[in-house]
Amino acid sequence: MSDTLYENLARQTLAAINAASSESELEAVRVAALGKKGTVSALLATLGKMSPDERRSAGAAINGLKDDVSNAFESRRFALKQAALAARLTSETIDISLPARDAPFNAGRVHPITQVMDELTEIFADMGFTVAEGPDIESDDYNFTKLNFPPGHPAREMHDTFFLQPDAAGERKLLRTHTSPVQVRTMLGQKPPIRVICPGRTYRCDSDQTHTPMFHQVEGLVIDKSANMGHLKWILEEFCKAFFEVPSVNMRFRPSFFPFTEPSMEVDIQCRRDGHDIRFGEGSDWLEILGCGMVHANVLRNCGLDPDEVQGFAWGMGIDRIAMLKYGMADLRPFFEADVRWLNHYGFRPLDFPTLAGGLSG
Ligand code: 2U9
Repeated sequence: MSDTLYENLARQTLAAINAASSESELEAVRVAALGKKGTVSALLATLGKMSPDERRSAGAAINGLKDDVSNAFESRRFALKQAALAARLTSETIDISLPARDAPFNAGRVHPITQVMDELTEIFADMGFTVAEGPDIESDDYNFTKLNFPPGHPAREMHDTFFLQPDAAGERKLLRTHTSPVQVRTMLGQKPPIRVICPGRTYRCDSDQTHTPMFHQVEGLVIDKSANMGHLKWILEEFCKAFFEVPSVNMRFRPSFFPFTEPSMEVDIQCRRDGHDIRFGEGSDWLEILGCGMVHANVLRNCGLDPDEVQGFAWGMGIDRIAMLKYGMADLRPFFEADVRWLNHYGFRPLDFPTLAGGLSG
């Protein structure tokens, strides 16, 4: 092969190297020239068949060509890398004069139900209560029978229960209709004295402006040798004052009926209604906020306690309802719609934890 042919190959290859506009295009040119089956490699392979004289002169020329091409690749690769970096730096420029975006922990909001659960927990923890939790899927026994709902009793129907398909053993589980089975589990698992609150999700087949199929309750239970209605009344009064953040409240206890308490009462709190506004601790209106009573002797027995040894009281209220009352929300349904505008309006700042010393509602 003549020097002119080497020069032509060198010129063509160098032109292709300079024309490559990306690192991948350049790599394709490199393989075509210097790869195993490349044009320059093919030239090098011809050296073996040449006479020693031919090889001496052609060898120098071909190796010179190979060095030139290799150097050209390296400098082109470096130039392309630099150009890609410059393009990236230009496209990723940050305008530091723009306003800073909120950090995620600042932009998010605590749901009013979570906030109210935290407030309740803080208030009752201050009175010596611990929080107990249990499963949402319960047995008929823990949700009804142990709580003194006799089989076939109409109160079972009044709970609008969601039943699951019977399991292999024929047992029909259900979605708990109240958090009371958590107290049943607590009584079966702990020795008195017991002081617990049980906040959590509950389920009933009901849906309108003030009812949703899933809602939240908090119930409380005290069991010891001398727990009585005076203690119950004091606890509920202290709770209402702390929760509604007022210096005093008037409460009205009306007789009622629940299978699991005897006697049973419904409790109203004094308020003043002003259009859609409600103020507690003043006015001449009454608003029902909870139910309560002394734990029925049958319930104590069903949960392994002796009514001649211990006694207790319990109460229950709707968390969603007291959240609506405290924070002025008329409709329950948006609680569960995950509308960011509603959450931004009614939600709470994540780092403002409710404390009795620092303020419950931030
Ligand atoms: C045990 C013993 C007694 C819990 C109680 C109420 C009264 C009550 C309702 C209020 C509004 C639920 O959200 S609501 O519909 N609850 O009125 N709950 S006493 O009594 C118990 C619980 C467990 C072992």
